[in-house]
Amino acid sequence: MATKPKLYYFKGRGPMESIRWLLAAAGVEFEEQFLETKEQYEKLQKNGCLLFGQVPLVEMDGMMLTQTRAILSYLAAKYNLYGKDLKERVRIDMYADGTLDLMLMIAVAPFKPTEEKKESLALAVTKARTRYLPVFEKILKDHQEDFLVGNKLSWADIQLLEAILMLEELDGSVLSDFPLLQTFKTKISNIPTIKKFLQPGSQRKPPPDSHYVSVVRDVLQF
Ligand code: HAG
Repeated sequence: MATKPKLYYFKGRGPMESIRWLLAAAGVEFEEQFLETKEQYEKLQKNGCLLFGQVPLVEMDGMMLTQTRAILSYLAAKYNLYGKDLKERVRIDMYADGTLDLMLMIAVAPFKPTEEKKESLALAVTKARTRYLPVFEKILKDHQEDFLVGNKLSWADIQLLEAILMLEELDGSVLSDFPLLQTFKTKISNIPTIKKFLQPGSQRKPPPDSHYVSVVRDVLQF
């Protein structure tokens, strides 16, 4: 039996959360090794597991994979979440890159000084409302399909739902002007594998807290 993918990251969201989402949506069980000490991180570096000295790290298919977007692209292709042809695939890449940019704005905010953190999160919500969500609302309107690309679930749908739920943690009314995205959120949330991942007790991680920030700072020494 194939061994399960093993994820090496902190016990928190960061860029690894999108990888957890994609594996869960694909119905793929995975293991996690949580980084809690500098020694653990240095051992991975010394063993040559971290190409550029960074995590997320995913060990699967006999490879030590790093670089979040590369990992997500590999998983999307492997689990048939990447459209039917190159033109659908590049649209999925575009949409997924956009939601990743938005989520990384949120992921780095906890590491800023308090005032700056609030401003960064407020800016992320504003950018979501004025730049990102209008684009996806229009795609759903123009496309007249249940999914963002083709009429099949893709990486882009999964990651947009992840971003929507993250934004709603910051501003519960963020979808108030986007009725098609409200319907999209309900539909994608009810896909069985995603519905299971959204249940308490899954490997989904909570919003970053001060403990997560201090562990990351201690491990990465910054
Ligand atoms: C990817 C890390 C170091 N391009 C890479 O995987 O997409 C970037 C990954 C990355 O930045 N990894 C960070 O390993 C940890 S993750 N740094 C060590 O030497 O570069 C990052 C985001 O929320 C997460 O917590 C980390 C801290 C971010 C702090 C920004 C100020």
